[in-house]
Amino acid sequence: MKIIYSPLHIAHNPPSEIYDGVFVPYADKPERLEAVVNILKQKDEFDFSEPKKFSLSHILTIHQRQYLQFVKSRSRALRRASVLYPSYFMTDTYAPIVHDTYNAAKAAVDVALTGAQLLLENKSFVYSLCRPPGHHAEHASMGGYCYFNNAAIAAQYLTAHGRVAILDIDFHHGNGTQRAFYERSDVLYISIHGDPRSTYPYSSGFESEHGKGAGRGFSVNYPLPLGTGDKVYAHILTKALFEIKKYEPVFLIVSAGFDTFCDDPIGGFELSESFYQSMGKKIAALALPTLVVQEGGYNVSAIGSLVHRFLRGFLT
Ligand code: OKP
Ligand code: ZN
Repeated sequence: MKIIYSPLHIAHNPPSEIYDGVFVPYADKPERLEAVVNILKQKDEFDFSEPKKFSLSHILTIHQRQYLQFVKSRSRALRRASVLYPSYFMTDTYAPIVHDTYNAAKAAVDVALTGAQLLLENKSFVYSLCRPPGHHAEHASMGGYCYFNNAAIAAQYLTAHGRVAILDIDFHHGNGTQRAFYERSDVLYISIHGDPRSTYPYSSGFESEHGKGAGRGFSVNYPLPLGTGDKVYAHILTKALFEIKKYEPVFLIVSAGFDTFCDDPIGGFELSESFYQSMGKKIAALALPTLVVQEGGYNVSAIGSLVHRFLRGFLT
């Protein structure tokens, strides 16, 4: 099984985020991804590659040029110990810029695009270990640990070769991904997430959001209450997979977050460790060329095992 990974994410390491007006430790720590890498490297079935470098034109299919330039120039201009919370291009206080933010965010896009390109070369399954994550990043804004929308950029790249379905199973609604394709029918966006009335990003992910114009019916949201466990989640996942099947996509992108785990410090669901394998298995049963893009998952001591179980579901 192909895993795409770049060590450039490690230097993107903001010390803190601002939560309810107070500086708290940054949840998107480099250790998250390193924990996943350490577990997968111990097994023979995973074949690691570094990403190829893609041109910035791919980022510009989803993001505004001024925004891209802003992330790039402001990252580079910072001294190594400095942290920037700009008062524009930013939707919340959970995506500060540090010196290596641009390099890491660009590498994460390359990780996703390299995976997408492998699908075009007839690989049936690729796991792109992206960090920083991407699904909250919009056309001209960063937020929720996200700068460039890795999954949306990869989806856009694949649309030249057929319809794409995106299944977002991170605990948080992927507002950026939904927004990017909200008025289009060539990408189906389906998300299962914590009810936005009580959960970040608060302003999107409601059941009433279906898409607009040509995109009507091609955004599907399943907000679930805090405390949702394996049984209810499995039932909703089956519904979501049925919607994907009906859509008959050529490719599937999974925005995979592991913050749905019962012991996640940020997420509010109660999924058990063993559930992740059945999740992988159910998704694999669609038998579509599938790119999995890493999003959240903040329990550093659990995430390696959660990802490994999820991938085992695809291997069996
Ligand atoms: C990013 B992804 C607690 C507040 C954190 C921001 C959540 C961003 C989630 N310190 N709120 O979707 O996993
Ligand atoms: Zn999340």
